Amino acid sequence: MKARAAILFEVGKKLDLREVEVEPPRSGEVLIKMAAAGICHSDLHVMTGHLDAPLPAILGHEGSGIVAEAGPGVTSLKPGDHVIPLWRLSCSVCEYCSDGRPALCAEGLQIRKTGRLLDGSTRFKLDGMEIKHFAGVSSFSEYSVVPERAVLKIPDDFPLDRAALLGCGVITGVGAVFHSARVKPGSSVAVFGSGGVGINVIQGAAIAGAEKIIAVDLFPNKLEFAKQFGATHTINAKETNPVETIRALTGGRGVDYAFEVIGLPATIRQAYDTLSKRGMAIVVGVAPTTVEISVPIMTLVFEERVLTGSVYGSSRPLIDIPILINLYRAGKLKLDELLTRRYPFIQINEAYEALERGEGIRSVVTF
Ligand code: PAD
Ligand code: ZN
Repeated sequence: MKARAAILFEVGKKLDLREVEVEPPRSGEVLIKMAAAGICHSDLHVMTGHLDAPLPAILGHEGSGIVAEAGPGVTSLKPGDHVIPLWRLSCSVCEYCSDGRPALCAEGLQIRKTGRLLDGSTRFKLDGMEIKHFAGVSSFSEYSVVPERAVLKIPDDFPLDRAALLGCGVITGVGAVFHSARVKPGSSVAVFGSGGVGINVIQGAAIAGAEKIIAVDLFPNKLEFAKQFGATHTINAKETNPVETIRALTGGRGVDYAFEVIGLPATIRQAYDTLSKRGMAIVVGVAPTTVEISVPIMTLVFEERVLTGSVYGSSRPLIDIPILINLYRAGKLKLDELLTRRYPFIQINEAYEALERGEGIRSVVTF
């Protein structure tokens, strides 16, 4: 079948909207008719070359849709099911999946690295040329083929545009709080970067009962959003030194948890420098493979500080996204306010330009 898709041919180029050929799902795969796809910074990192991905590829790793066809052997999904494709599939048997860490699953990583599905081939072609899958999701296409094990069925009455956000931004941010840091009630939290993912760290910290939530960004509009999502204090890093201000706000002690949700060595170092003794810095932001960071050994050792990373919120999407759905329905998780813009699919490049300009929080393209 034919589908319109946004292809990245080369780093540094815009997404190209083309009509691709989508092959039917093979054994253990489903064809999804996309409803919405989220505009996450990670795809932009691929476009700018900050994140490696096999090209040409159909990008998009945040999305939602309806199953159009189930391949042979598929038992858990059927046509008509409303779903969220997951950007890391779980094999469910490897060391990491067994330990509740599916984001570290080797099979999921294989799809991410090769841009091909589990049998080593792609379901997308353009004039006979193979087009790669991105993270096994490729939500920037009207139709995409995804392994059954990387698909979560959601209730039919859940709004599909907001469901898309659960597939990356929300679970990554809230999961980093719940699973990577395990933020304790009454604790203090700093969040560097109040964008689509950072704002979810902020609302996760609020749900977890953090007493102080200090949001850092460069744009006043982001800091206003941060307050709406639970930040108790905001810092514009263009105007004041965030490390000094966070120390002052905590009586010199520093924060229990500092999240970096940008992907820059300078802000990772700032996050580390704001920690209290035994404080934990959690890096969510992504940077090019060659970029390194350094921290003083003395505070690492004698203050027992912790520096760690968080991928996909260290979460178990098949278990945790249904929990997020329930939190939304209980009025405890904000999704309506998170989705600040909807663009028609053909305006996907405009949506990315707006992200680069720092407009809104999270937007989706709809099909
Ligand atoms: P975004 O562009 O919506 O948000 C980034 C925010 O950082 C913006 O509000 C910026 O204004 C702000 N910012 C930029 N520079 C600075 C600075 N020097 N000081 C303070 N604030 C600054 O992006 P996003 O929220 O979609 O993604 C954020 C990062 O998270 C990005 O690197 C993305 O690739 C990464 C990500 N990681 C995972 C994961 O599993 N670890 C998943 C999804 C996204
Ligand atoms: Zn993402």
